[in-house]
Amino acid sequence: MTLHYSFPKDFWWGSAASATQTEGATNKKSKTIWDHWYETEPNRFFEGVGPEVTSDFYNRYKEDIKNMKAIGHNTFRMSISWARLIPNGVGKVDQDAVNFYNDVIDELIKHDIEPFVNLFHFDMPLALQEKGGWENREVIDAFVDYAEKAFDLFGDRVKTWFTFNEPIVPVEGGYLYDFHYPNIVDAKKAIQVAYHTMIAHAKAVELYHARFDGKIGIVLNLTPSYPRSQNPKDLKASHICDLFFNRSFLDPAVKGEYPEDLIQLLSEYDHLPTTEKGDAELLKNNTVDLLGVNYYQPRRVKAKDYLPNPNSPFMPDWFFDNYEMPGRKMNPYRGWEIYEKGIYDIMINLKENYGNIESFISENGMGVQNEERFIENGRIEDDYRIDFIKEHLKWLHKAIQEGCQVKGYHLWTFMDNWSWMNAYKNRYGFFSVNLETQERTAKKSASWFKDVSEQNGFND
Ligand code: BGP
Repeated sequence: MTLHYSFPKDFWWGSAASATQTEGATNKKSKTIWDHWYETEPNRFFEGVGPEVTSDFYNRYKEDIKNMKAIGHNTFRMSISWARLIPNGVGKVDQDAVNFYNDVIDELIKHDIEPFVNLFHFDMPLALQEKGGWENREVIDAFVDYAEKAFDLFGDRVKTWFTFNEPIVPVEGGYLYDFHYPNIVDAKKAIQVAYHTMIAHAKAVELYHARFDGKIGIVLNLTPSYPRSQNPKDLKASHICDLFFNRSFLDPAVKGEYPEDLIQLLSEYDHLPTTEKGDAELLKNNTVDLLGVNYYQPRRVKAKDYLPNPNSPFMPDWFFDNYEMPGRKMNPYRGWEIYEKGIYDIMINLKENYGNIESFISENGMGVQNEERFIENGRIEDDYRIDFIKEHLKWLHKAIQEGCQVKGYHLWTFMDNWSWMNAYKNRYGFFSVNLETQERTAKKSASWFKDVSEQNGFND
C-alpha cells in the first residue's frame, strides 16, 4: 500500500525530554540553579511546584522505555544532568549517576531505541553559577571537562550527541527577560553569555571530533521571524530579530562564523562581547555534523512604533516589536500561535543558506492546560494533538520531497513533565502521568504515533 505521506527509510520517530524535567531524585544529586531558585522564590513557579516533583524517570525508566518501544520509538533524546554526574561541577564523577545513565542507555539499546544524548538543557550546576556561570569564561573549561567525561563514559554506545538545547533560552530568561535564574536584565552580559556558550560548544565539538567517532550537533529553537509587511522598515525589524534570536547561534554552529551585520550592529552600539585570540579559528574549524531543530511557533515582527529612549539600557527589542497578526491560528489550550508551514520554511532556509545541513525536528509539540477535561473512558482523547503533529509532518514531508536533509521527528515530549516556571501548567506528552500514583496512561496520540512509526508515514 502506498501512503500519501511516506518518509525516508530509517526515519527517526521518537520524542525528547530533559533530565531536570523528568528524573526527580533531586536528593541524589547536587543543586542546579533550578533547585536554588525554587528554594528562594517558590512563588515564581506555577502553583508553587518545583523541580523535585517530576514524573520519576530516575526510578521508572524501565517502564518508560518499554512504553517508548510500545509506541514505535526508534530514537529518544534525553539529557544528562551535569549536577548529578559531577557533583561539584568539575572533577570527580558520582558513581551512582554513572550507573543510572549506563542503565538508561543500555535499556534503550536493548529495546532498539537509539539514544540521542544532550549535555546541557538549562540546568547549570549551582556551584558553577556561583562562580558566574556562563558569564565567567572559566566555566567553559568546566563544561569541556564534563563533556569529555560524558563522551568517555557513554560514547561507546551513544553515537549521537548534542552540546546544548536552545542556548538562546538561558540568555533570554536569565539575562534579558527575567524568567530563568539568575534573573539579571543586562544585554551586555546576555551577549557575553551567548558568546561563551558558543565557545564552550565549539570546544566540545573539537574534542569530540578529535577523540570519538559518531555525530555531534546542537539543538536550536529556530523561530522564523516573519515581517508584518514588505515595507523596508518591517523587513529590517524582522532581519534584526532573526540576527539576535536565530542567527547568533545558527551561523557560528553551522557556518563557523557570526553574521557580519550582527557584528556591525553590536559594534555600533558598543556591545561586542569580549573575545580571545583563537576564538574565531575555533568556531571556524568546529562546525556541527547535525542540527536539531525545535519548532513551536513563529514570531511576527514589525518596525517599532516609537523609537526607544536612547538613555535607556540597550536591549535587542530596541529594533523591533512583536506583531499580533490578525487572524493567526492559535492553540486555544496554550496560547501559542500554530503555523505549520514554519517548519517547512526553516528547512528550506537550511537547505538554501546552510549547505543543506543534516537536521531533524528535535522538538515540536502542543501544550494543553487542564488536559484532564479531554478524558473519555480513562484516556485523553487528544485529537487536537494528532492534527497538530500530522499537519507539521505534512510540511516536513514536502521539505523532504524538495531535497531537505531531514532525518526525523521527535515530539516534545514522551510523558507529561515539569516545565521550568510553568511547572505542570501545560501538558505535552504521549503519556499522561498521575503525579500522586505515578501511573502512566497512553493518550490517543500515542497509538496514532505507533501506526505512523510502524508504517513510516500516514494517509491523510
Ligand atoms: C522548550 C524547552 C522544553 C519545554 C518546552 C515547553 O522550549 O526545550 O524544555 O519546556 O519548551 O515549554 P512550556 O511548558 O513552557 O510550554
